[in-house]
Amino acid sequence: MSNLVSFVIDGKKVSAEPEESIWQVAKRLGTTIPHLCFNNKPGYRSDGNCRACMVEIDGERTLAASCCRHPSDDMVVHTQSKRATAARRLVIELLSTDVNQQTIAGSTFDNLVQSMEIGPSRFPKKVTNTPDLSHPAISVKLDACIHCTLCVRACREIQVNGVIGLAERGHDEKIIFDFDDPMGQSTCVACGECVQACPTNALSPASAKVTKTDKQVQSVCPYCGVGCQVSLKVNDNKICSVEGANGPSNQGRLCVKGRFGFDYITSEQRLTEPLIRKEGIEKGVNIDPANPYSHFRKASWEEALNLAAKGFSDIKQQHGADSLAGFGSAKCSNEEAYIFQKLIRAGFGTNNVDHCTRLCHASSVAALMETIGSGAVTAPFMAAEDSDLIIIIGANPSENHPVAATFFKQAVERGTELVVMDPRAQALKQQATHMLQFTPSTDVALLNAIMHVIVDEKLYNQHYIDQHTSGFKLFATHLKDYAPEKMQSICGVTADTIKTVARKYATAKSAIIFWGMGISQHTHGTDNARCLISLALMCGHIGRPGTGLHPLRGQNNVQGASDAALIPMFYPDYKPISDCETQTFFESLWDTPLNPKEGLTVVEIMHAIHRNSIKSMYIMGENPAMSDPNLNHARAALAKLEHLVVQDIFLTETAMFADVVLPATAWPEKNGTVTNSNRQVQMGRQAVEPPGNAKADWWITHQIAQRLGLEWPYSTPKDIYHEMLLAMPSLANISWERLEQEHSVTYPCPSPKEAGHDIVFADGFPTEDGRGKFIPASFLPANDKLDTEYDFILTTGRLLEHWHTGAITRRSEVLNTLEPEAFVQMSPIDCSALKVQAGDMVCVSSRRGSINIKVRVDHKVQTGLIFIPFAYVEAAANLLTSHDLDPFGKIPEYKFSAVKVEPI
Ligand SMILES: Nc1nc2c(c(=O)[nH]1)N[C@H]1C(S)=C(S)[C@@H](COP(=O)(O)OP(=O)(O)OC[C@H]3O[C@@H](n4cnc5c(=O)[nH]c(N)nc54)[C@H](O)[C@@H]3O)O[C@H]1N2
Ligand SMILES: Nc1nc2c(c(=O)[nH]1)N[C@H]1C(S)=C(S)[C@@H](COP(=O)(O)OP(=O)(O)OC[C@H]3O[C@@H](n4cnc5c(=O)[nH]c(N)nc54)[C@H](O)[C@@H]3O)O[C@H]1N2
Ligand code: SF4
Ligand code: SF4
Ligand code: FES
Ligand SMILES: [Mo]
Repeated sequence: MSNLVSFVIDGKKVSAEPEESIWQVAKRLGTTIPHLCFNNKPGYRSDGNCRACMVEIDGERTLAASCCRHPSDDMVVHTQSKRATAARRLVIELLSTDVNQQTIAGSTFDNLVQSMEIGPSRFPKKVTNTPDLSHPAISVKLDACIHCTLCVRACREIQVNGVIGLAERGHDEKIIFDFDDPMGQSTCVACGECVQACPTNALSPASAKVTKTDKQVQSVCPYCGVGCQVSLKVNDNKICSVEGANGPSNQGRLCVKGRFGFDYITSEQRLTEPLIRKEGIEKGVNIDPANPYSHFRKASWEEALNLAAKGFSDIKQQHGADSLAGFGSAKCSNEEAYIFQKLIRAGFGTNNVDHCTRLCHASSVAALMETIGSGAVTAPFMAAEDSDLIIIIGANPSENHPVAATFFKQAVERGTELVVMDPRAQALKQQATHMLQFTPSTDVALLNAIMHVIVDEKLYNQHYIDQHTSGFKLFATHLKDYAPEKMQSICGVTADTIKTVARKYATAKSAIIFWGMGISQHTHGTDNARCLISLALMCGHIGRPGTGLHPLRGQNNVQGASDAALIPMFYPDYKPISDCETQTFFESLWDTPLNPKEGLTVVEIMHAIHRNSIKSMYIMGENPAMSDPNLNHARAALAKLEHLVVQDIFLTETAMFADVVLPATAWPEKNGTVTNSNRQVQMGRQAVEPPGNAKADWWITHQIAQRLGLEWPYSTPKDIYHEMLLAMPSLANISWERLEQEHSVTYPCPSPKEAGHDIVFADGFPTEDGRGKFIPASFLPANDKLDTEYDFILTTGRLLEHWHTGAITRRSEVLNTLEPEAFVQMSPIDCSALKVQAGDMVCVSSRRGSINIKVRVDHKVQTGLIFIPFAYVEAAANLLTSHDLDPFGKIPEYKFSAVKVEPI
């Protein structure tokens, strides 16, 4: 039976879906009724407050707001009747009375006034307002506000930040931030959703506004693994603003970095020419990036590429292929990752190729591959919308996956329960039904205790266990030692809370787990992830809507770079290096004999340099001189290399060690595909021309390959992608042309016409026997040990406004203005014990190094724990961290270092 409604609009008989409004039906038929407080954007509710969209309905005394009125059978609607158009004109004229004409210039409202040819208002002007320019990203000029409340809905309902409100009544009605604070002092996180929603420019980007745009380019945000689609507004070869496009992972939303952090590409410090180190100059983090010419000289591409390639081939000849290594980049495209690993394997002849995934989710991937045979997420983060319960453990999505966090918060608003497990009281604590602020590095104890309860109370899903898993019996025996009463003193969460959470997860109809670096970056990171997988397996929370395992992927293209094999133990699509058939396949595809020996991982490569077994490196788009653990050790390794080629967009701390620096183009300056955390392969498009002589990464790598004697037939990224389709079954049915048209396709994808599978493993796993394995994990303490001298736990991580090592975000004006300086978060109790106050400097030292840094008093960290973001070169957190590794994932212990804190 059809639910369609049949009615007449402007004399035409039409049918409509029951959820369609009259406005939407009219739009579908080609008539755009004026609208202001309604924006027809995904997720936005119509509010019906402005009356700009009035239509006439036969038999009704008053006009109706078409944006929130739904048609009913046999209704007769007139959108263009005299009465309706006159009423609409009057509304627009009244609204334009009190607004400042200068402020609204170029806005949606202004365009509407112009297109309806409404002259200067006949009514007396009433309100004036002084602008609030206190926020670095957003300017507030309420002299243009028409009280449409779109910004309130944007802030409260879409991004669920709850900063903007509507105060007072009647004529005094006004938009406020928190308790009527200046915006710059409010709790605003500058996602800019309100700016995008505001039809009048009352809220607008603070940067000089260019109203004219030559073109709009649909692409993908260059920052995080959420993979928001963006619409880049370009004027005169410059991006002047960014709006959220309606991509599958963001539905028009963005965060502060995606919206306001695009200006790094026009920084004066961009590398524009190849550079060659001057003779006899010592290597180190000792160069002013604004003046590279103290240490380097400009070179032509020809000279620089020849020197880069000659260095590699000389060293290969002298010391063998395994004396070379490469770090590829998860900031570059799939094609650039693929061609880079191909160069290292087919050109250098070694598998010593890795990238930041090693420092990131390597342990999660090791556990996922071992247990369920696939390292990618089993469900997109949107699946949270269908969950009864969400667990977020060791991840801080409000800062690190902010747009994903908006979907989590919306789910909570609709009644989903949220369990957050994190030693720090992060922002989602506010939404959490249960906040387990437990002892750092005790995840295995906590998770085993949760599973103990589920087994003890027989809350597991026997049917799922029988059908889809192996090893449960042994696993259940292993859990006997982990009674919550015994674990509570280790993890600092009461047995009662552990039991409640266990029961809730096990009995939820559908529950999903998201995790991040708090799980993976430990010497027992793989064990942590094994526990999460076992938890989901025993409750059968995989493969259905609202269920799954989702390690939130970090970099914009870390999923794609991993799939494309910037990994030392795999060929593309995770085919083991040790597998002879695979080797033969790639030898034939690449027309080169290949090295059968697995390569070394990131930190292992640093050790190998110290041992003199690695002599030369090619580093593209990574900054290990800031991001690797134990920087004194890592930087000494970089300095020791005989030949280092760094390809970046800035003279990074790593480039300061280079012999040859190659200037690359930034993301908005090139075409290519990227794969986000949801397995969505998306098309990135060039919006602007690169500065100076900077060249695309794939082009540079190709040039080096040519100079090593390899003849590759690529002249565009599309050519490389075509080869990837041959090498990677995961990309089946996702052609370049399809991506150009559809912007985004999820893998695995069953046919060229169908959508990809969002949720996988409904009928078992890609393991040998099709079953998911329970792998027991025993609780082990962190490797770095506290003692009476080193008595604080240091945890490191990120900030909303900065990207990792700061290479790009510290060169973005808005982002750097928001968080300009290094700080350590300390609890109020620790601060008073040490007699330090906010703003004081302290010296933080570990057994490996020390830094001086400013104190920020923060009740989010528990006593005995301090937090330092690793974005600041002047107080580099990684001088303190340890390079001890997880034995399986080879990931360092970034989340636990024993340190001392001394006032200075
Ligand atoms: N703004 C911004 N966003 C980013 C990035 C960025 O640099 N800046 N980087 C991107 C990348 S590559 C990645 S990998 C992701 C990372 O995203 P997240 O995984 O969210 O990263 P972190 O902030 O490093 O750590 C997450 C949480 O782990 C908690 N934690 C610390 N120790 C423990 C522990 O022992 N157990 C548990 N369970 N939790 C612990 C910390 O308190 C922190 O809240 O972010 C991505 N997004
Ligand atoms: N203490 C501590 N350390 C950590 C972590 C932690 O939580 N704590 N987290 C770890 C994790 S999860 C990660 S992912 C790593 C990240 O470590 P890195 O990947 O080393 O960090 P980024 O700062 O993202 O470096 C990216 C580099 O790419 C450059 N770049 C940007 N776009 C392009 C481009 O288009 N082409 C080229 N050629 N270059 C480009 C940037 O200028 C920058 O130098 O850090 C790890 N280090
Ligand atoms: S500031 Fe803009 S979005 Fe907010 S109520 Fe005013 S006109 Fe509407
Ligand atoms: S959530 Fe991630 S992808 Fe989206 S705008 Fe922010 S940084 Fe970019
Ligand atoms: S657009 Fe319909 S009432 Fe405002
Ligand atoms: Mo990462």
